[in-house]
Amino acid sequence: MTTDTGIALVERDEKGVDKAFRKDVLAGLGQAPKAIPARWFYDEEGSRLFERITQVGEYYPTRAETEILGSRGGDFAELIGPGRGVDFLRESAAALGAKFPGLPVHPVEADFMRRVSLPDAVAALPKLGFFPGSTIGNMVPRTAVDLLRSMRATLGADEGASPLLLIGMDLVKDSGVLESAYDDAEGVTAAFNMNLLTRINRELGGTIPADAFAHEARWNDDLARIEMHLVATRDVAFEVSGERFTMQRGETIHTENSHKFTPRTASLLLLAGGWTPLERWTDAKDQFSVLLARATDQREAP
Ligand code: AVI
Repeated sequence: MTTDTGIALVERDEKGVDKAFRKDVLAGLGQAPKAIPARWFYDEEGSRLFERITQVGEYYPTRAETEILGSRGGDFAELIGPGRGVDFLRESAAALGAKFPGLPVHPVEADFMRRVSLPDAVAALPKLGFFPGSTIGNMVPRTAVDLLRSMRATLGADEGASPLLLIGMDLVKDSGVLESAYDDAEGVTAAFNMNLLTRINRELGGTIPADAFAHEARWNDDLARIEMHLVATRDVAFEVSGERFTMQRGETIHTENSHKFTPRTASLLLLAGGWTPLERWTDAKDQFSVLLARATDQREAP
């Protein structure tokens, strides 16, 4: 596996601590309200728990998106046309290679928030970006727009080609359904959220008492997003990397946003990021959407 720059993506100090993780956690615990970026959920255990989340009954997005992708293959093929290079996720590269032996797979490990240099093998092909799972919803709109613009640059929009983007975007729905999807009865999502504390304690020499925190998923209607929090169930004091923090009972660490979209807000976000929606599909229950968009030509904007 290579990075696009050939440089290791994780920078560690002399004790092997991931510097960016420490910086984000210390800054996030030091601010009011406290917040830690959701990307730090995904250590080995967090990734494993996320896989389990995608299988719990209440978490509908994966099933709904899979239904759309499975049933609309003919539509995609017609709209996308032949001969486009596909931008694969690293984890699925080996599985895809095994399942489709005739399909060349070129995994690239890179920070997708920046422009990525794609392998020479796909340089001359028109590109199709595939960004499933409604991961775009984990970013606040400003960051989501930055990412959409950087995808445009990565896929070669400024070099005469006309890239396409196939993107999963979860839909606004009944708040009870949403809150259950992020607080399943089995407690898998709670374990996923709480695992962040375990990771901080292990990797950053933390002394956070896990029994002083509870998982909470709340729908923020003004901002159209599910928020995950770790709520202090009592007054608590702890250290992380030698720094001391205190929290009062009821205070929270905000750990994730998962924005949900309406057809119009989904379109507007894509347009703001330089993509013109061409087609939109939903599952039979209208829970989730998949959109196909084309890089907007600069000349289309007045
Ligand atoms: C990865 N991402 C799209 C998931 C979501 O639904 O926002 C992460 C997740 N968090 C809790 N459950 C699932």
